[in-house]
Amino acid sequence: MKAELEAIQAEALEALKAVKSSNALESLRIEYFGRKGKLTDVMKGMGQLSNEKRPIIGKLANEVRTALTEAFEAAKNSLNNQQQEQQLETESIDITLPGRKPAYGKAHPVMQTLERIEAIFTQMGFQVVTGPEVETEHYNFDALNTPPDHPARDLHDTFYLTDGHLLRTHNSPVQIRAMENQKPPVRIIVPGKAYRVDYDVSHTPMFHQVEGLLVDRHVPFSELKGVLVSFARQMFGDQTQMRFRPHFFPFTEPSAEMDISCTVCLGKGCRSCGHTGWIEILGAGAVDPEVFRAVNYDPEEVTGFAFGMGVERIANLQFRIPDIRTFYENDLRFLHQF
Ligand code: 2U9
Repeated sequence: MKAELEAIQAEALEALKAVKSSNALESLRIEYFGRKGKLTDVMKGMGQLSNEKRPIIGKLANEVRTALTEAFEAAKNSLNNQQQEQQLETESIDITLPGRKPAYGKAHPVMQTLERIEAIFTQMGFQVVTGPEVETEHYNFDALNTPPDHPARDLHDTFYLTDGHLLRTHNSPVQIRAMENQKPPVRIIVPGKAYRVDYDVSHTPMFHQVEGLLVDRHVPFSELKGVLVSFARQMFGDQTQMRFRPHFFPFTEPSAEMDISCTVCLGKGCRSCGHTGWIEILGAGAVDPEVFRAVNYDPEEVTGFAFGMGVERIANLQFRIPDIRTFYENDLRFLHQF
């Protein structure tokens, strides 16, 4: 057995000299140290030795194992070094090459428009207020004088959740909450997301709105007009023409829609404006007394006005996008143009 151990050691050391790769080294390690390896076999056979021979052979076997373990370790280190040297030789780094440009992100076009709208109104003294997107029927409809049989409440128009909750269909509930939390005067705008069951060239199920509310003693309708005219001039330019048409909303009385002269044909008539020369940009009106009663404001004491606009629609006009759905397809080639 002594001769056998010495032969194993000599053979293994010789084989190690020929090893050129980590794979070959690993195979060799298994050949000697593996579960059925040559050295393992000998170690296993020691049980059969006589009591006198066992300590002598045992000592030798341990010496052989230690020597081989060290030799394998050395071979491994030398292979690693060789590999590293080779890598350094072949992979030279050219430090004179120009660096890679980091890809800069920027605000989404809808956000750029939203921020512009916000800036115009905050400069006029409006405070920015936000609120929950998951709402109750009370805040989204009841408090806004919207009757139980109103079509906006239809399953086909509103995303209903469980437990009487829904996704707000406009930002108006935030204004109800604001009035509940503060006494007049109120001068706020509410930017944020709203949700409706709708999908075509001018509608996406999630869209953005900026709504505004001004409440005080004796606010004349002319003040509403003044604020909106000033907004449109700043947003679309001083040459912009405007007109107000009577309209109906449950939460305002009287109500109006505001048109601006078409940004494409400047009012002459083209496909963008349906050959009318006008484009609708927002709705507005004097806050309905029923809405004031819902928040315990006295309609005999205060008056106010409100307005609402879809941000995608304004972005559409600003950037001349024919289909607003392209805003949400997340094609960076499209988004980087703005
Ligand atoms: C309170 C009282 C009144 C907000 C208003 C509109 C008119 C309006 C639409 C514009 C395009 C929604 O995104 S859109 O489809 N909005 O026309 N919104 S008045 O009136 C309010 C809000 C809150 C307490």
